[in-house]
Order: sequence, then C-alpha cells, then structure tokens
Amino acid sequence: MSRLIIVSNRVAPISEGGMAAGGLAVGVYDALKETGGMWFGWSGEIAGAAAPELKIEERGPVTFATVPLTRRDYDQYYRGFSNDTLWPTFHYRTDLTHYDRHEFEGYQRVNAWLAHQLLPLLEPDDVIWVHDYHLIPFAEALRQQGVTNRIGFFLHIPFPAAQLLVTVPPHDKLMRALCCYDLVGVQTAPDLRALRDYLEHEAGGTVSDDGTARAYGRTLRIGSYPIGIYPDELASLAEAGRDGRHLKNLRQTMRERRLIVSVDRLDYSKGLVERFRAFEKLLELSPNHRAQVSFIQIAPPTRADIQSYQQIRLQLESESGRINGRFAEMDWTPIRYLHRQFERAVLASLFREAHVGYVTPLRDGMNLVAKEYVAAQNPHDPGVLVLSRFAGAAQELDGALIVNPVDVTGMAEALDRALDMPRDERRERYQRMMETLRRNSVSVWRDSFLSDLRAVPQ
Ligand code: ADQ
Repeated sequence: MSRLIIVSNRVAPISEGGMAAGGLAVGVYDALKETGGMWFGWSGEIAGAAAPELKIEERGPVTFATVPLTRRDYDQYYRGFSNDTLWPTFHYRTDLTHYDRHEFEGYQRVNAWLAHQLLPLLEPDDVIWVHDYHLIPFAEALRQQGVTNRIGFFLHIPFPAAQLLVTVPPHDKLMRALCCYDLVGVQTAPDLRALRDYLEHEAGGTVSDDGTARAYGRTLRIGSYPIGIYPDELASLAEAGRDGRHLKNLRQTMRERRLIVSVDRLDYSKGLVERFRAFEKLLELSPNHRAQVSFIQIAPPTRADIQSYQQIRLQLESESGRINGRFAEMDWTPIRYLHRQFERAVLASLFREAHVGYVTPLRDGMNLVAKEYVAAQNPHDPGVLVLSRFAGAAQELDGALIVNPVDVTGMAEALDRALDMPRDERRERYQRMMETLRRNSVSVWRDSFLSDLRAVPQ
C-alpha cells in the first residue's frame, strides 16, 4: 500500500510506549505504523535568528519531520489568523473574532512555506492527509508546486453556517483553496450540510447526494467522518487506575459525597462560565444537594497569549470564587477548579469515579471527553453523561441527557435528574452509548477516511 503522509499544525509528542496526549494522536500514529509513513508539521518551537531548519527523526516505520516557526510566522499564522479569526468564527463567536489582513497573508505564506518544506520528502504515490483549520491552503500550495498526489483534509472543528463563514473577509479564497483537496471530511451531518450549503449557494457549485462536489472548476468528494476513541482501552485504563494515589486522596476528601466532573482545555467555546452558573443554580434550586455534591473542573491553560483566553480565565476564577463563597461550608468546597494538565490514566480513573460527566460546550467539533467519560464507566454502576446539543458527540451519544448550554436552569434540572437516576436506567443508557463507541471507534474513523481518499481517481 502507498505510504501515508500526515500533516498537522503540531506533530504530537509520542512517548516511547507509543502513547500520546490525546486520542486523535494515537489513532493517527497507529495508521502510520500500519502503512509506514511520515508525520510532518510544526515542532512547537520558535526559531531564533538563524533560518528555521527541517528536523527528521526516524522511529521504526514512522518518520517525524518537523520545522520551527519564526516569531512573525507564529504571530500571524498561528496566534493570529488561525486562532484569533478562524477558531472564534468557526465556533460561532463572531463577537470575539479579530481580523487583520497581514495575518491572513502570513497564514497563506506559512502554508506555502510548509508545503515547500514537505515537497522534497514526497514520493509520487504518497497519500497525504492534512488536518485542521490551520492548514486549509496547504493542498493549494502543493498543487501550485506541481504535486498531483491524492490529498485529503479533515476539519476537527465545526464547519460554520455559510452566513457566519462569509463574515471572514477572505472566505472565498479559503473555500477556493479547500476545493484543491480530493476529499474533505467534517465531523458530523450538520457540518456537512453547512459545507454543502456554502458550496451550492455561495460558490455557485453543485453537490450530489453521493458526496461529489463541483466548485471553482474542481471536482472533489465531501463527507462526514465522526472521530472516535478506543473505548475498550480507555475502559481498561480507567479500571487499572481506580485505586491510584490521586483517587485515594480524592475519596478521602469526598467522604461519600457525589461527584460531577468536567475536563476541557480552558477555551471560551467550552461553555465553562454557563456550566459553573448551572451548578450554582442546582445548589440554589435543590438544597438537598448542598454539601452532598462536589464539582471538579479540570481546565489547563491554552493559547494564553490571546486576549480572549486571558479574559475567560479571569471570568472563571471570579465565578468559582463567587459561587464557593456563597455556598461553601467549613468542610465542603462546592467547586474544585484545577487549572492544569493531568495524565490520561488519572483522567480516565477520575471519569470512572464521577457520578456525572458534565460536558457542555457552546460549540464543539466532536468533544472526545464526552466519549472518554462514557467509556471509562463501571458497566455495573455507570455514571450519567450530561451533554450539550452543540457538541458533535451529541449526534451519536443518544443515551446522554442532552442540554442547551445557554439554558442555565435547564442544565441544573439535568444535573438534578442525573444525580438521582436509578441504576437500571443508567445501565441501559450506558450500554447503548458503549455500543455506538465500539461501532464508531477511532480506527473506523481513520480507515473509512483513508479508504475513501485512496479510492479517489488520481
Ligand atoms: P479539543 O478542543 O482539544 O479537540 P476534545 O475533543 O475534548 O477537545 O479533546 C481533548 C483531548 O485532550 C481529550 O482526549 C482529553 O482527554 C484530553 N485532555 C483534555 N484536558 C486534559 C487535561 N487537563 N489533561 C490531560 N488531557 C486532557 C479538537 C476539537 C474537538 C474534537 C477534537 C478531535 O475542538 O471538537 O473532538 O479536536 O477531533
């Protein structure tokens, strides 16, 4: 089989044991090990004064090829256009979107430069799979340099409604570039509808029901490929860690109280403030839960050099302080807010310990935490997932209590129901969701995308 080339903004640090930080990285790395191949992208480093140099590292059948970025490239391509324009708009937060034409030019320049770095490493029948919003123009840049290989693109975040996408001034250039791919994959059916709507009504193209799109003089395939996890591995990880040090310490301080858990990057798209307020509303409306339930929110910092991320952090610190001040007792803190990273094994066992997984993003491409929470449960006595309807995962996880994350009272009612749900109902919901997770695992996601990409006529 032809070699696979993965291109992503960051090349995930894979430890010797083969485990990386997130499920996506593991899924992609497994595909590379199977066919042999290369993972290409930014090293995560900022280059000094010298010209940035490509670094190549071989590990078994997989080659890691990374480049640093200059400070200017980082500011314009990564912090600027990718994370201060595309990210907020694609998450329906046009109020937070900041646009600067120079940053867009930097975004295009860095994509062209990255494509140029990859060019000498390519072989004629390599299959290239590009990931996420940082790299929309990557295929166009490769095509301009004469590359005719099959190139696929997967968008991990939501594809916004056309009326939102057109608020990004160079939307037409972006979409023209997107159509240089042979296959474009999105997470869910609503994302696919939004993409189709743009191509048909803004770009004047056509999309047939088998997913063949014609726009800007190009023919490509589009489809939805919901990303998954390895549910059984996560279940084993959760079970193995159940008497670990962190869990023992937690149980001592909990003293039989019930536990609600949330884990997210500290991002305004994750709906953290509304979530805290809904927990407050629960304590307000149902005094029986006071001193009986604790809520742990784990939210490590990301993109801390962007103003909107500094604001959400301040807001959250102030909300947790206010709510704790209002309800805490000498021996009970309602919200425990931990602003840092934890190992996967610790998170998995924490999920298993929690009576409620509380996952309420305002918008999310998929949300793997929702899936991990379900997979980590004890099958005999599982917890309940409370899930935002605006997470891609809500399209699949029909055993969750589905909430609207701006409806604070509605979320408080769902928490109340989750905390009191009888065991039979919890088991039935868990089993239903676990079947879905096994059916749509990360291997299925990756294999179906890659087989569709390989099937595109070259
Ligand atoms: P993210 O926005 O990062 O991903 P998510 O899907 O929840 O969101 O994935 C986060 C991953 O990081 C999970 O595997 C989680 O366990 C892990 N993680 C989170 N907090 C952690 C912590 N404190 N310590 C250690 N690990 C932590 C983007 C899109 C999503 C999409 C994924 C995959 O925004 O919508 O689901 O890509 O496509």
